Amino acid sequence: MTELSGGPGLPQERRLVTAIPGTKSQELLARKGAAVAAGVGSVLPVFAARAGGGVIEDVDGNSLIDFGSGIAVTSVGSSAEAVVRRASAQLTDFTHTCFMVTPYEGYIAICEELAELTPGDHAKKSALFNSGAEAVENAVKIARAYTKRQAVVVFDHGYHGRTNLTMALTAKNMPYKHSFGPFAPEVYRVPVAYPYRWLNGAENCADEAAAQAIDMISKQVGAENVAAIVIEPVLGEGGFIEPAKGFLPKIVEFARDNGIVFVADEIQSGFCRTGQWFACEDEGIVPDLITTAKGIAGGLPLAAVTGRAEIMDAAHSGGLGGTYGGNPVACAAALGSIETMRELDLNAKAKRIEEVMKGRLSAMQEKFEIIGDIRGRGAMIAIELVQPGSKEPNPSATGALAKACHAAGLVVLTCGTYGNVLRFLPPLVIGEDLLNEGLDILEDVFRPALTPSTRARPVARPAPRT
Ligand code: PLZ
Repeated sequence: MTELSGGPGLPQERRLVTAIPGTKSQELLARKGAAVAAGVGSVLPVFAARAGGGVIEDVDGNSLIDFGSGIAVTSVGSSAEAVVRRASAQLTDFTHTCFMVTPYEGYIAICEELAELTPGDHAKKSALFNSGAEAVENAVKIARAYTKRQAVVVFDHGYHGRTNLTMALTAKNMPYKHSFGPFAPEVYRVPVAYPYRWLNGAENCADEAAAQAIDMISKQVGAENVAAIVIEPVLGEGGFIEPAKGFLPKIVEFARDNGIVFVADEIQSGFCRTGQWFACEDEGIVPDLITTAKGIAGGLPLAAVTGRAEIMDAAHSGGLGGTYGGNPVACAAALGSIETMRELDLNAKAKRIEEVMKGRLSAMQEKFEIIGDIRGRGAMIAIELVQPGSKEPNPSATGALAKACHAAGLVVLTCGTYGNVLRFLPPLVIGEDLLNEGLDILEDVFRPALTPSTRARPVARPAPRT
């Protein structure tokens, strides 16, 4: 794999010329503290100046290896040639007219692409929005209009956004929901097949979790009251959980049998991230509706709901929209992003990233007992960190390791309901040398983390609920 895209003149290298953060970043941090609301956090204390390919260059001239892609957004890199070219041309022509006032072709072209790329060969339509949360909210609106039912079923460890309805759909309290209630009604949460933490063992996980979920829906909600079942085919913020094989098909079958709209939230997992256009293809699942955002537009804000034409058409004329939804510059960028994915075969790149990462991480797991689980697909890979000798979550080591990576010039993110998952989401265009250098850094930071204090004997507490 060679460096495929990096913006003009941006060397594809890690380079540390100051401590992290450098003085310019420190100055900006002080201004951030004074001007930006405290609720808006940042993972790293460095401010970006340029980014592209597999690196982010900061205002002090440091160049960091990017294993974050701005949370799975810049799959094609942060300055992909086709994205920059098409978005720039669109900026010159017009920035906005509002699709609800005088429409334009780019919006339609993206809806056509979505119909072609998403699973299933049935008639499909799309509607475009600004953010992932907005797409999920609209998928629920559409499913309710179509079914004339109200209830929405979501899963343990699920994440769907920060707006009022999507906070209700999101599982984790802190930081997403705490102090922000009351939440939207008619939302019901059921178990998901989380193999690593299934009490009866991974081999029983798919069947038991599906049976429990279906039983809860049937007995506590009533299948006939459910408008939509919403699930991430690979759960992102909740810890890169791949539901045990067989679980998703059972849930889909239950939805079909009961006239429930099955919604795949592919906002994080979609657009080549897992080595397929969409993660639900892995088990041959054809969702009724699919929500996308993040990777679709190479960094510009764009989101979509795509699905069966008869469901998408259930909302009355004028019932869906928004001032900026499907902004022309974002649509142009998305066309550039999709063009890049096709031309560079980024599904193949994602699969190669998985091969390299899993190989290296498996070798590390042999040496470092705190790596409890390695999972994920494509360039959506994570390790779950535990107290050695147990499955007790180890969020403090996770945070310390992430910070040590940052200081060494590697951008990594954490996630997981227990805050004990390190996740790796490199741009799919990252060079293999940078990928390996990032993994070298990871390996280096594990060594000091394994001092006797962090290897403390496991605390005898029951495993968390799955
Ligand atoms: N659905 C599956 O992953 C966004 C959120 C980070 P928006 N995930 C990153 C944070 O702390 O806010 C996400 C997702 C899935 C929906 C969303 C929401 O997408 O574009 O952030 O609204």
